[in-house]
Amino acid sequence: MTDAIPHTLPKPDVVPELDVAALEDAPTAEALAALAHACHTVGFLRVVNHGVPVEVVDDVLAAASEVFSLDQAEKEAVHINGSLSFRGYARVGEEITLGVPDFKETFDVGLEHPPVGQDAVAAAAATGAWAGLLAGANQWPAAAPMLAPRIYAYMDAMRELGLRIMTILAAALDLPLDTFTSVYTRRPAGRPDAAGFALLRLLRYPPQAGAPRIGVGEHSDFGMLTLLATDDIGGLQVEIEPGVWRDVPPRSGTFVLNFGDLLEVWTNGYIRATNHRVISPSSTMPRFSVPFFVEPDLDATFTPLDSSRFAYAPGRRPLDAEAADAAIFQKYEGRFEDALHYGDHIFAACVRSFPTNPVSIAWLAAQREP
Ligand SMILES: O=C(O)CCC(=O)C(=O)O
Repeated sequence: MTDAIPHTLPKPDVVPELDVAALEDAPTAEALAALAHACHTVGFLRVVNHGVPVEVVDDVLAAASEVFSLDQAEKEAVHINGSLSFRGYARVGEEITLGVPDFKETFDVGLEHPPVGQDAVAAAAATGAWAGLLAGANQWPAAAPMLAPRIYAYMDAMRELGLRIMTILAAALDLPLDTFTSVYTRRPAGRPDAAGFALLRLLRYPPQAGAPRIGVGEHSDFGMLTLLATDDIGGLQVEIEPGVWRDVPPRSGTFVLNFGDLLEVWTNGYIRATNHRVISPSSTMPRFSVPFFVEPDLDATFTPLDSSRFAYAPGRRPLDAEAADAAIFQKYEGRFEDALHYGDHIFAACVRSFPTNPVSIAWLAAQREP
């Protein structure tokens, strides 16, 4: 049965739990197999017993509320189109998901790097090495001086958690424990070193009285894994089967975890990068959420693992090269046979999401040149 937007099917909650402490301290073969199965069939998990204090999560949600409450001029002063590294603020309707404007405000932060200048854009156009532009400086609103340390503290906590989860995932898939973490450089978020990449987004979904509205359209995430903190206003939905959407109800003290295209490619279609979307709140209150994208280093490359190591469930199968080219690799004009270059992959995602950024415009112009 398929359902029209935004009606959803009632319980049960379809999202299985990932108990971090239990899987680190006493991982039984049964629990690891259940986790692998959940990653394969659902691709969404609720992270519990993760050790991140609830105050830390409440604080980042409060930070989101504060940022979007700033005067519009303050927010415009750090607009994402003023960043050559896709960092900063965007108004409702400025971000595009699969060609459709979202109904949300956004504020994007990455690991801190030295600022990128126009000369770097010209060099990228000459060499084709566009992804390096993403390693740039954050933009912070002048009126919120305490924002940066708060956000960096949260990013450090979440990056650590993400890497712990990657180790658990490797165990669940019977891979060497450092398989996934090997593509991450560990370093603090606020220190402008050269290596490493991550993305945190503060999101505000305005309330929508009357007819229901999509806050962010259906999509799968682009990278490895996403850890999502939300307030207690629901709206997130997961496509559990083609055309069948279920609510992912908010639950305090937990994170929602989903997987990105890159991990799906790396595991040859075993780990599922599940489609999801957000319905705007129908109350008078906005909804705030903070997805943290646990991303590999920009220069990391990936080739799909041999599918013979995975037991695919009925209806699931290894990636088909042609379908993967259409769904994932065409995003940056690569081919399934190539190693997937993470930087190119995420750069293409940024261009698609923010086509009016000057870097997106320069990239498009460079593609048109003979
Ligand atoms: O706000 C949410 O709950 C989800 C956001 C999301 O899907 C995304 O940023 O990719």
